[in-house]
This record gives sequence, C-alpha cells and structure tokens, in this order.
Amino acid sequence: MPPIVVTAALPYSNDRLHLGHLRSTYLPSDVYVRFLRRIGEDVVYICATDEHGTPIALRAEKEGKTPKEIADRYHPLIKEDLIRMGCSFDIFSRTTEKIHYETTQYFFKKLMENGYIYEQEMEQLKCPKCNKFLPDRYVEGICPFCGFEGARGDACDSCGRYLRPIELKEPKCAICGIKPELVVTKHWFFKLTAFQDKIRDWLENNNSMPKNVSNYALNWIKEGLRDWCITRDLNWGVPVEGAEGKVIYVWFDAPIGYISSTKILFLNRGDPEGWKRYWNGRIIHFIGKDIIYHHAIFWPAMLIGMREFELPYSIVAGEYLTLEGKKMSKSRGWYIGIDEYLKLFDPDPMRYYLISVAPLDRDADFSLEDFIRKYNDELADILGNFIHRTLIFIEKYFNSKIPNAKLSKEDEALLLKIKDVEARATEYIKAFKFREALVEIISLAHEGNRYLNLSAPWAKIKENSERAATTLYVCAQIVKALGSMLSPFLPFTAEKIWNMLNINSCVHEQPWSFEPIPSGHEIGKPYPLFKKIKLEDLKRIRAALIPGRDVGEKISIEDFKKLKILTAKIVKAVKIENSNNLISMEIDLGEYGLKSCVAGIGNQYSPEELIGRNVIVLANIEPATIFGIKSEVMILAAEGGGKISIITPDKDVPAGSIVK
Ligand code: B3M
Ligand code: ZN
Repeated sequence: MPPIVVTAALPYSNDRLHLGHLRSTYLPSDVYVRFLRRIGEDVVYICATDEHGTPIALRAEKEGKTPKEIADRYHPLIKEDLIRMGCSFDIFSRTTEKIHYETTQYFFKKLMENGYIYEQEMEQLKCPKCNKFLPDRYVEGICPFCGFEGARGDACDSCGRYLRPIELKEPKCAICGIKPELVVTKHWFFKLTAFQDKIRDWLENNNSMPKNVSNYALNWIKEGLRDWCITRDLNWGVPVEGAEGKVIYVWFDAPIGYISSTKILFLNRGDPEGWKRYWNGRIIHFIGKDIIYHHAIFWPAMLIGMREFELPYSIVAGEYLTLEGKKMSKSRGWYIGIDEYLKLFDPDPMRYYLISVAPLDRDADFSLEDFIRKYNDELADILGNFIHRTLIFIEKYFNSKIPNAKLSKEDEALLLKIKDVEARATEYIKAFKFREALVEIISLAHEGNRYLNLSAPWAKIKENSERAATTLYVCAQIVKALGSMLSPFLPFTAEKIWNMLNINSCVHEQPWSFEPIPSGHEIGKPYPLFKKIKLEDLKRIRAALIPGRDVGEKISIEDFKKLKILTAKIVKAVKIENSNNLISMEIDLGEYGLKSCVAGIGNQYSPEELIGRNVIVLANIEPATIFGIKSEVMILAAEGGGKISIITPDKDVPAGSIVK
C-alpha cells in the first residue's frame, strides 16, 4: 500500500472551535487515522491553522489588533482544544510559517510557467470612506443566486455557492456599512476552465469518493466553471512577488498549507524529502460540506496544473450539525464550544455521540437530552456495565486471573462473533462509514451483556464453577475486543480498558486484528468507566454549555445611576381614538407629581384593568409627543413569547419609591 496523507481542514485562526467542527471534520479524520495506524498503514495526519484572508483581517480590524496578533491568540487555543479531544495529529502547524510562504509562491510561479495563470484588469469594490479595497468578506450583500440577504463577498452561506464581491446585490462595506464604488485594478487569474473536463472525469470515475462530495461538485461543473481570481488587494497574506500591495488569495494558499505542513513535519523528523512520498501516495482530505467546492474543484485543478502531484484519493465531507434543531451561531450564542464541553465532561462521550448520532453524509442534530440519554443507556449501562461486571467477577471469584475455559458451541459462536464484528467494522471504516462501524462494535457489548445475564456466573459459581469460569473467560475476550476496536473511536476509554486488563502495551499500537487474552493472565483493578449523568442536572449542564446570546455593549454603574426609575400608580387610562393600540394614562409618581404617559399596550390591556395598578416607570426620559399627546414617562414592561407584561412591584411600596 502507498503511504497515506490524511488532512483535516485548516480552521481559520479567528475563533475557537465548536461541536460542529468536531463532528464534520476533526473526529472523523482522527478515527480514520487511528484506524490506519492500527492496521499498519504508513500514514501522516496533517492539520494547521489557516491564518490569512479576510476572516482574520476583519476580526483584527474590529478589535484594533494586527492579523498576526489575532492568529497568535487563536492558534494555540484551537490546537489545544483539538488535542484535548484526542485528535492525534502528527503536526498542527500554521500557514504563517516561512516554508508555507515559499511553497505558495512556488505554486504560483510554477502554475504561471505552465501557462495556467494570467493577468487581467478587473472591476473591484472600494470603500470611499475607509479608503480600502473590499475583497471577499469585506463586502456583504444579497446573494445573486438564491437571494439570501447575509451573503458575503466570497460565498453564500445559504446556497453554498462561491461568489465574487461585485456579484453581490446591494453591496455594503463590512466595516462602515456604506455603498462601495467600482474601480479597475489588475489581478491574476487561474485558468480553472482549462481543467473542467479533467476534473469531471476524475470525479465521475473515482469510486473512493463519497457520493455527497462528487455529486455536489459535478453539479457545479454542470453550471460551468469560470477562471478564478487568485490575488487580492490586501496587506495580509502571502505576497505576490514583485507586485506591491497584492497578496495571494487565502483559498489559493490554504490547501497548499497541507503540503507545507507535511514538509515541516518531515524537516522536524530530519528527513526533508520525506514529505514527497506521501504527496505521491494516497491523499485523503477531511472537510466540512461548505468547502467542497474548494477541495473538489479548485484544489485538484491546482494539483493537475502543477504536474508533480497525485490527485486526492478521496475527499470526505461531513454535513452540518444543528444544536437542538437550530443552526449553530456564535453571534447568537447558540453553540457549544469544545472548551465549555471539556469543563464538564471527558472527551470520549462527545466523540461517541457525534460519531454515532448520524452518518457523516447526513445532517445531524445535537440535543443535550439525547446526549445524556445515549451516555447513560449506551456508554454507562451497556458498555461500562458489561466491562465492569466482567472484571469484578473475575477479581472476586478467580483471584483476578482470566479463568480457564471449556467452550460449548454457544461460547464458540460468540467468540467467532468478535471476528465477524471486526471484519464488518473494518469494511465500514475503510468506506468512511464511522457510525456504522461504531454501532457494530457496541453491538458486541450488547451481546456480551445478554450472554452474561443468561449465564449468570454469580449464581453458578458454587454449583458449577467450570461453567462460571468459561463464561467469564468468554466475557474477558469480549472486553479485550471492545478495548481494541474502540481505540480509534474512544481512545481514552480504550486506554482505561487496557489498563484494567493489565496489558503491558499501548492499545493504540496493537495490531488491529484480534488476539485472545490467555487464561491465567492477571488483570488490574476494575473501576466504573462512566458515571451516570442525572437528568435533573440537565438545566445546570445546559447553562454551563450553551453561552446564550451576548448582552451587547456593557454600561457602567454611573450610566445606570443616570436612570431615574420609580414606582408609580396608574390613576387614569383611556384608549387613544384612531390609534391601533395606544393608551393614554395619568400616573401618580408620589412626591414627583402626576405625569402623562402614552404606551402601545392597548392590544394586551384594557384601560379598565390598568387603572389602579402599581407600575414601574422611567421618569427622566426625554418627553415625546405621540398622537398629539405628551408622554413624560415610560412604563416598564417585558416583551416575549408574543406577550407584553407590565412590571409590578411585588410589595405595596409608596408611589415615587426609587428602583435600583
Ligand atoms: N479555513 C475554511 C474553514 O475554516 C478554511 C478551510 C481551509 S482548508 C484548506 O471552514
Ligand atoms: Zn467602509
């Protein structure tokens, strides 16, 4: 088998990662690589942070920092979160490394020499107020294809299409919001159109490519490819040699990051040419589905144009993960960050959930209640409980030694199942069907539990100790098989199982193929693997995991003290004629006197039910005139769930009392 390079999409270094990233990209790639290592493949697992482009530049601009400062802040956080989740990269590098700049410029030069890059004048957006060119995400507007209003100058999040800023309808500068103007500048283009037929053939004839990827990409090819502008007017990125103020487009340099990171890995290993073997071997990219275009069209075209690399063997794209039915969103606080998760739980339960919840090529949903249910029912009750009972009985009845066995037909059949499961799991993993593989493996724990319950060694130990011994021998084999086969999926749990079995080697370095544990082998001290989560704790867990919407700009206590909020009593209320829902009131503010107030609450309150009510008002707001009537104070009310609810003090305090 050829050497294999497995890559995981390079996250932008402008924010920490959340469960969606784990599910689509980092867990599947890690499971796959851990499996390849176990079957003895020569594999390297590559990742890095993607540190160029407008995502980083814009974030820097908004925070008044340099892009490098932003990247320096997020690179270690992203790396650490992934490593804590068990992602076993051989290298996690950065696209701001010198080698990356050199490799990118080499690609640019080589593709130019090969006749695939040309120069052309083009129209570009520029913001007259910021006096800046507006590449990619510096522009926001309406998608010309699907009409989505939040489209960005590089892509539409709604229909997934790749866009150019000048194609957006009603474009706005992302910094100041004003309408940009068109200017003409010179840029470099990659002749994507020259590769249309080759890419189509490759996609159509590649049986190792999952269908969700090839179909997606083939559809785009049907719409026709266009040449691709690969430079930008920006001061952050890999410079275009000899062209002041121009940098290479981040989507040109980012995938090259896979290669430059491999180069750095082999330099570190003292084998500077070693990377080439892998890039002429089997290349497998793991990505999220939003970047299929870049990996299945742009990138292979670049590789063909270079004339010195293999094309990817496969591109595996994980579909989206929603959170309790809704799209995850950082700005709305609707997401679960890796860091938040790891403050409460171990990595393996989330690895288990995200892999087993749905096949990778389907959208999936994370629900906290479902997570807890799966954790308790499958990890604690089935897997953990089976392993714990088996080992405890061996400790108690057989002095911690794997007992001797006198196998019946049924025992033998169950032992053969281990090999069946192994064969099926192997096929599934090779086909990137990680969920199916995990379900197979866990079915072995189900079988084990059933067998253990039926054989009841704890009851047989006195009258038929040979039967009890055989049962526990068989169960111990299943425990070992579980530890072994779970190692790509639940690496930390597999290590614990290995420790409890007292096997003197690293589970991740075992041959994948099952070897029984011999009678007489002494096991270690058993302990429960998963402590159940109480469903009563759901609320508390939810509050700790989901940050919730950001409250926005903070104010000082001095600012707050400027507000004069008082208790008051409504003494008169009438509907304002001809208005939809306005009510005009007279309100008694105690020592602050009688004030007028107009409020839009007529749909929810009748004047009669308002008269005599104790309320809270903002007394020092600038007066306003509504429908010709002066309004001097504002009644405080809560609005939510389609209702308006006036706030009332819960004890009877005199009108004019201060609220603070
Ligand atoms: N940074 C987009 C993303 O983080 C981009 C991936 C690059 S992979 C070469 O989704
Ligand atoms: Zn502007």
